[in-house]
Amino acid sequence: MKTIFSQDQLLHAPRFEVSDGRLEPAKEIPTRAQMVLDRIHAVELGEVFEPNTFSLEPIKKVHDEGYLRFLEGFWEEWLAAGRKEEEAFPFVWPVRELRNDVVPEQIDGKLGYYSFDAGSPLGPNTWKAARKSADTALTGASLISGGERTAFALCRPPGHHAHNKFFGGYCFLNNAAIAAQSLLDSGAKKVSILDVDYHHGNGTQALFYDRADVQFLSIHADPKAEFPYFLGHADEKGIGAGEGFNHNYPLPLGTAWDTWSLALHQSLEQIKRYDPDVVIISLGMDPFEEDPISWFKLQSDDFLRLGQRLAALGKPTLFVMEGGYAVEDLGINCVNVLTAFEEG
Ligand code: SS9
Ligand code: ZN
Repeated sequence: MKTIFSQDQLLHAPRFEVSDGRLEPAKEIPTRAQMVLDRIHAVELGEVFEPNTFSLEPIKKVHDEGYLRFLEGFWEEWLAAGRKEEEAFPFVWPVRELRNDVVPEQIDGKLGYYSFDAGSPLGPNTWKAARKSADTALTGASLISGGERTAFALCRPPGHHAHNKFFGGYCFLNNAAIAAQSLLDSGAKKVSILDVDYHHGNGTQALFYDRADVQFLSIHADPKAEFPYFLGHADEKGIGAGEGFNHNYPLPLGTAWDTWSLALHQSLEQIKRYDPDVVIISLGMDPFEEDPISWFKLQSDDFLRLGQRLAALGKPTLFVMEGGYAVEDLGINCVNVLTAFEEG
């Protein structure tokens, strides 16, 4: 299997995140990608190559232009405002009765307007890394459009929590959504996105919620108990033309393969019924039992089983990396899915 990755994706290197009443060491760190790469080389999964450089056009199909300009110009603006800190955290948001139709001019106001949590700091190179991560996804999509059965977009920073105009949950550009849109623009009629990250893919769901050309399915921790808290319930089925094309499988904390795989079975049945031209897997490795911020109990061998089941669909499949924070085992788990898929 071909892997796409650029060293520029390592340039986003957050030091901290706001969590548990303090500044905690950041979890979404460059080492994550390095561990996956090391394993890819160790098992000789296949060639690893640089993404192509794309214009902003395919990204603009998914993200608001003002949001993209904000991300692109943020660091300059931060310095111009006289800020000396090495990373920026939002801390005020336009919730409920507050207005969200006027974009603030001041930098902290803008930060809050374009985000939904305080866990995702912006640094000097966040834009550059996020842009490359999206290019990695777009290159993966172009391989599939060009006839490859599968490809692995080693995206980092991840994407599935990013909405049309706000970042959060370590995500800035929604790589899987950008790839899905580009596949449609290259001739695919229907794309399924199956998100197996421990956290609900709120951004991806919202981006396609009223559309029938992208089916979205997510297996994740119940949002009543877990981040992102405000989306991902089972009754979210899609709206308008998108009604019936969104499927959430919220599961209790502590879920292991026996129950998790039932939800997987149900999602695979829905995908078969939809009969897409391409499947995108939002490949989060945080359902792993040793993940430091997650509470499912999948084991390393379960990821082989996941890869086999995905292969059995028999569809062209693009893997897009999302979360997964148990750094030591991240490479093994991730590459387990990919090797089992190839052998399946
Ligand atoms: C844990 C806080 C979790 C966000 C998690 C985002 C996961 C992205 N103390 N914060 S896959
Ligand atoms: Zn996650």
